Amino acid sequence: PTSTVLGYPRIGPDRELKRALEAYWDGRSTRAELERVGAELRARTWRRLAELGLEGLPSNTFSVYDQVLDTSVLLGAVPSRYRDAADPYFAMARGTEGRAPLRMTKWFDTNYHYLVPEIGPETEFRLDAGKPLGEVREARALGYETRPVVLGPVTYLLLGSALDRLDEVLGCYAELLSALAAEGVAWVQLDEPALVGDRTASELAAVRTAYERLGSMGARPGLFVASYFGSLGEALPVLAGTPVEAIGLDLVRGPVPETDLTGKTVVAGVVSGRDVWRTSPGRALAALAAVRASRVVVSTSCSLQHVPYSVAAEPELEPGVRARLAFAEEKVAEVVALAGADFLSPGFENAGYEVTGSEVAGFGGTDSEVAGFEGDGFGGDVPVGRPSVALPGPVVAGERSPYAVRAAAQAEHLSLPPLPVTTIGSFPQTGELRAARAAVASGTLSQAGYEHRVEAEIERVIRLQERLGLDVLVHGEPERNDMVQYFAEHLDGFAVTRLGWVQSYGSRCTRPPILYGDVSRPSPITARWAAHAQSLTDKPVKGMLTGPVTIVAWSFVRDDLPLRDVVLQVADAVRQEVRDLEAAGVSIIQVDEPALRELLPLRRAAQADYLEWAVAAYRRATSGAGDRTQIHTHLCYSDADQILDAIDGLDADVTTIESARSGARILGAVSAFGRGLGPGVYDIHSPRVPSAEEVESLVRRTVAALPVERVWVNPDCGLKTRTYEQVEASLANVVTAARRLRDELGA
Ligand code: THG
Ligand code: ZN
Repeated sequence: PTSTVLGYPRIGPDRELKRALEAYWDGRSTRAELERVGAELRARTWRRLAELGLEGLPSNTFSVYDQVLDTSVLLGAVPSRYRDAADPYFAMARGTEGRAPLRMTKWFDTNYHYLVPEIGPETEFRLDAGKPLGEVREARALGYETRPVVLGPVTYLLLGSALDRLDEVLGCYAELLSALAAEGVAWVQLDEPALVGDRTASELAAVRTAYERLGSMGARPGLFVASYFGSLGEALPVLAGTPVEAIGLDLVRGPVPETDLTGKTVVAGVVSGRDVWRTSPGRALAALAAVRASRVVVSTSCSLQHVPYSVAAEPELEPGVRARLAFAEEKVAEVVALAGADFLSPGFENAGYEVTGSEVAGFGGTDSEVAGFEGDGFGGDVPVGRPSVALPGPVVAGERSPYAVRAAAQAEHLSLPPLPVTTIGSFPQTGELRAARAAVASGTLSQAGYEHRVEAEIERVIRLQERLGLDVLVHGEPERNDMVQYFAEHLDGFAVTRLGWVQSYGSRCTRPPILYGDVSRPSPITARWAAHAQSLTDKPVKGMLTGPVTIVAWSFVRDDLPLRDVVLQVADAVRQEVRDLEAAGVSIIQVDEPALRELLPLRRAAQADYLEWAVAAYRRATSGAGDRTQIHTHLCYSDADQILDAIDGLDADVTTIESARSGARILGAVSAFGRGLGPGVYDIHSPRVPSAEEVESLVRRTVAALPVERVWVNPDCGLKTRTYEQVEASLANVVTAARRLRDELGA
């Protein structure tokens, strides 16, 4: 058996690519310097994978921004508005002065964002194979033969809602295969993750057409079609019936299929690319032995781009947790070790799979050696002597009163003007604050000194909002590095990393916390900052919390408990925060759930059950609030579209939602909620300052669509990525617009 991985992180072990990108974008460096950093990162990756003993090295898994954008460039799907930009690639990714960027959305059920292909009648597909060919040559010059990885035609077109263009696009792929064959490339990997979702008969027919046609070509590399993030289901027999030589299966998320794949190579994804836990050799070898194929290659369940580089960079992690972890490098070592086991020899299958780590050289330790843990070595196992918390009572702990009762109590308690103006929560994160956090970490600034600076920043944000005339203020979240990481740092059951960066989009990264044990809240987290902010002003200050689904969605999570139970533990911690904020005199509490859609199962059959417990968890987190406490929630539009009923089910008193870019489409749907609503009045993703007239006309549209007493006025999203200059100018115009309409209503 041989070994491979489907893809690898590319941001750099120390985020070298992030820094190179931002220097180039800021005009502090050149495109050539960016290319140099990219080449260095690629070389380091190939060298490292080879050192670890991996046999099948992938190429073209690197990207300076996004692999889907790279595929659009590969196929010539560059909309005409970008063609004359100084740098068309980054114009598509980020927009320019006069050009909107491509739309960005989440990659399946991950926290990675890709750029949506924009395919219209004017799109003329034309192959530009420079990047994959360049990487093959670059690796060869370093002494490595590689397998280029390219997004497959069916998934690419499904992401661009243009499957009817299959014939044209297949022409490009055929040309690409010829070019790769001419280059002497033995294998190509075509990624088709869309095939693990529900696919219609005509979509499955497109799969057959695509791979019959590419498979029947004379001179071409071996075709390896990779699936991941779930099971292929009906798509497996379809693919198996085409001439492709190899099929990649995600055997972490799905069982070993019963389909007889004799004649094919199966690239068996037994090492998870979606979590950070060490692999159980027993379970992995059992899966490998059960595959019915002519040849089995050991692999990861998906690209490793979704996990950090190496546990070696985390010496400060608690040893008991650290021993259970495997990041990208450690997962490669596991793949190599598994490939060295004789799992295909006759009789292995009957050995009862009692294989332990000690039989598999190269594992970080044996299953039984991992001190303090029992079970089969899957990292999610509960530490010995620390039983899982029994869940108290029903999922929803006590319901709130009906909305009409709450709304009356809140109106009396808050006495807000009509069309209240507020923001989503975060204010610009200044360089000084980030530097202060780094100084605390390195010991050059005391905790007290840091807290003093945070308080000063809160005061500045409060005074700014008072001066601008906002009605519901926020404290600006200067104490938070990230809306999930911050809570993880203050809850038991989570570990956080120092360098565990995972790319979210472009140069932006997060350090997903590691939820390894039972979650509890040792002491109040946010109340002191909220109370401080409230003490500075007579206007109501909104308390800000992250919802339980989002905290879990943006973390790496133990896998020994159902996800639902983990989310409910987090919900109980958030519920305690809600109670404490209320007790501290905070009358408006926003609990955000931007990742509600992200965890939606890819197969429809599983979606209703998920939405039911996810909504119940939110209500469990928020239903401890009294009637006169107003609960807000915020969602970003692309996330909201598919799950409107669930958002309604959250039962928040006020929902703020992104809508400035998408016009009134979302308005009609959400106005049916029958509670407070704040459709965003300007797009915070752009540095542009909206005029008061523009804001006024948007609010007018909302007021025409729903009762005025339910309408709120706010930006689209948090202000953390903007500058103070932009924020001040924009919010001043928002307040002007709201006041004009208010006067008009009063008259
Ligand atoms: N936090 C987390 N996940 C997210 C978001 C978030 N996923 C969806 C969306 N928001 C993604 N957006 C961003 C926006 C900004 C940044 C990351 C993801 C960002 N990160 C800093 C950086 O890359 O320099 C690092 C922040 C830190 O210190 O932790 O700016 O808000 N979890
Ligand atoms: Zn948002």
